[in-house]
Amino acid sequence: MRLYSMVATMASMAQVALSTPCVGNSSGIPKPLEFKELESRYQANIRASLGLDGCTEKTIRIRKSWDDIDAAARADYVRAVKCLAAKPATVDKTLAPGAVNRLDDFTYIHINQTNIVHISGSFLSWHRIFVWQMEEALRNECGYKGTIPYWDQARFSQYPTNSKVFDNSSFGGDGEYLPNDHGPYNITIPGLAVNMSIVRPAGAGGGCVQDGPFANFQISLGPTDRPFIDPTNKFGYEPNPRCLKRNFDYPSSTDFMTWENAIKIVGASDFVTFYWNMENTWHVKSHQFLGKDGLDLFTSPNDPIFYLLHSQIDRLWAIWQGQNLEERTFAITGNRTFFGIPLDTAPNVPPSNATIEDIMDLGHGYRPKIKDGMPMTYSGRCYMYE
Ligand SMILES: [Cu+2]
Repeated sequence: MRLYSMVATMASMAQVALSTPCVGNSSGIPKPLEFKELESRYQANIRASLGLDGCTEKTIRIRKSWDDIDAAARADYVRAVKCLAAKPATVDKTLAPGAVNRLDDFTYIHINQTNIVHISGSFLSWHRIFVWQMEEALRNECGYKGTIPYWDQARFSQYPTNSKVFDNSSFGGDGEYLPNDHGPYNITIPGLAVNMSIVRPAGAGGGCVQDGPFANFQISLGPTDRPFIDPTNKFGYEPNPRCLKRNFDYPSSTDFMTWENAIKIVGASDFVTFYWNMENTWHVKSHQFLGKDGLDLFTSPNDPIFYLLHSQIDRLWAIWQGQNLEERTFAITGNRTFFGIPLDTAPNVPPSNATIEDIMDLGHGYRPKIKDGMPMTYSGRCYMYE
């Protein structure tokens, strides 16, 4: 099974440098013409489709690259994230005793749905709504006026830490280098009816984030990325206060998150090709670059970069859909569970093919259909990417 296939990464593991590559240009690798053309066509088609559900040129929210918003906007985003981290969790504590704050509410439902909304038919739709809900929480509960920016990995693929995402007024850089805890290591996935282990690559860090606003940032849920399933805290719902950790895996960025691959993904002529390139390269490698908490299959929203990472995943899907909104908005492929594997916790969820009429669970009783999470300018959302 090529599940989170680490073969390529294993092969290139020897190249993992312990030092941080930090040369290169701060504006990054220029966007190739081919990508620009695909992006422009998407933007033009979205603008031409406006008018439904009160979504107009005036009301549409614009999401931009973290590297293209100004310092004040970046600071306000960080402020709003910390504001949610200072508000008490609202999730039922019997479901997630470890949930402390409003960010944990999101991490909780992500844990709860992990084996249904990854490598499955609902992946893109579920995460589109999830990211939108975070944007709404930042705005409605913490006075944030902007949108969730995206992490434009391709622009910095060869020098990932040159992106402002990782500067010390944004999300900070790698975790402390731990000689004995940066991998490679095996993890076992809980909740599946089969025993499945995957290999995590050796990274360049492994310990607590050391700089920026999220140094000493406390998280509580998880981890689930462990060699063995812990029977007392199988999914990481119990309280486990600790620092936020990272373990940058440079080859995930330099070898995979290139403009060439971005063009291959958004330029795919069919949805199945688009989806698998997106999942197996872009999505997996993005998480793998972050490592540790941001790589944890269940609790990755613990790293606040998660939302920028998924804004980018959502953007690539948006650009693909936007080449032909009529034919592509509701395209779907995949099963109802992680790789179609039966779940030990949800025997009522059949691992068969997903359809857009399937009902998803986004927490707090919100149960939209897959098709409800597919449009960008109606059905509860109004936004586009620039
Ligand atoms: Cu996810």
